Amino acid sequence: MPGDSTLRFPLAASIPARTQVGIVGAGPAGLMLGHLLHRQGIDSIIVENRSRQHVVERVRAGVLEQGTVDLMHEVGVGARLGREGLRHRGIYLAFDGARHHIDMAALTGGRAITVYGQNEVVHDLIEARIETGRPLLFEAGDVGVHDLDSSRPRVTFRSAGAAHEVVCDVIAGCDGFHGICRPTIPASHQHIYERVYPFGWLGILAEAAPSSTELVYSRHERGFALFSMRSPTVTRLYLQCAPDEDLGPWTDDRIWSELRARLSTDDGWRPNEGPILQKSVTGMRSFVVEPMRYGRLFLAGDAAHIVPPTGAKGLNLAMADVYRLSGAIAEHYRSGKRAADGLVFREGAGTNVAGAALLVVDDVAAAPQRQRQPVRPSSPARRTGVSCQFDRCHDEPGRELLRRAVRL
Ligand code: RFL
Repeated sequence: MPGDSTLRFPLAASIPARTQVGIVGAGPAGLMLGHLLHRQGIDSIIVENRSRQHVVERVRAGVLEQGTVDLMHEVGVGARLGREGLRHRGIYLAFDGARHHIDMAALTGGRAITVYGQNEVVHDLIEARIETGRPLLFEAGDVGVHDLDSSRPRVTFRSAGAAHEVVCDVIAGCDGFHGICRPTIPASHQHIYERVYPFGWLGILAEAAPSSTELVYSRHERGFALFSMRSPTVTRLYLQCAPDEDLGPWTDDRIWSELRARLSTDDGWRPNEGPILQKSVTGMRSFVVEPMRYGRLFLAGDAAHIVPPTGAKGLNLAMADVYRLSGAIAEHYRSGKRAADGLVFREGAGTNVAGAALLVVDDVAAAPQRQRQPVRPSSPARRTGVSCQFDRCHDEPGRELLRRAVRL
């Protein structure tokens, strides 16, 4: 499929020279932002540097929080999610050979998580975008953003061998952690908070029916393990490992043996086994840049902050960001105010995100004690049994922001 011109949508001839919002990146953040803007009559172009197939097949998140599920339904892209998503009332915490069920729905007035692959979310959003007829461009080369501190910021790129420039009112940097938007912001305008963890996750996708209807988070002396799933026939499992773990020695047999050792409980429960479809090692990092705006460039999702997959949080934060950003942009057009009303966005999204990004499941005892920072007893982090940690916080205004964030 890569290189198939029928998937390079729209044809070069219909790439506009001007639009209201230029969106860089067709991940969950960029696609949902485009859809939210469309519903408010605001035009945009979405420019993605990878192929449609690559974007749809990238296996990443799988746990949607209630807010994300509600948003998908509210904006008309939730039909398949409603049919195929696996709704979970709670989770299991396993330790000392026993599983303990935590009934989240009972504790939160009926809110629950839904297991539905990020690739399915992206698939549904691409379909919805194509239906609107608004531009969505895959396989764009040399993507760049310019004149961000002017009233006519530009997105430039190459498509099918031709150079293009689109003048915008606002640019949304939804191009993920390794994108080009954040590095375009002068370093003097960025406050960065960051922590790199001394462990990683070896993750597999296996063709095996899930043996538990809900996730199992297991604390074990051999290291943490997580039992999760993607569908009624596919299990997703993780093993805590070194951040630079070499996958070479991890044969399928060794992976199953380690999973059995860390996950099996005294009541005889253990994961079902089957062919391993995919394996990879994911490093763990928390990163937040603040403010999430420079001139007319607004960052959203992983472009502005990442959290380790321990919390199954990143996609949900990305959705929350673009929900708020779309509201601020719509308000700008309604009220005729300068798009600079990013203050709403920054205060609303940025601080919450900073707080969330610094919440880290306090399981992995491998984290050196000297790096741990106790949190206030009143903070949500403390109440839910997680700890708040950070390594880099560059200045006093930044530290104050952080203090406010953990108080939220
Ligand atoms: P994405 O998904 O990275 O999308 C960014 C898009 O921008 C494109 N791009 C560019 N486009 C044009 N020009 C350039 N120069 C570009 N550079 C990059 C990229 O190709 C891509 O299409 O960011 P977005 O939209 O902000 O979405 C964020 C989420 O993808 C991420 O937070 C989650 O996957 C994190 N995450 C999880 N989040 C959850 O909420 N629940 C989970 O259960 C969960 N599990 C996970 C995860 C992330 C994981 N990994 C691989 C880090 C499990 C794992 C293993």
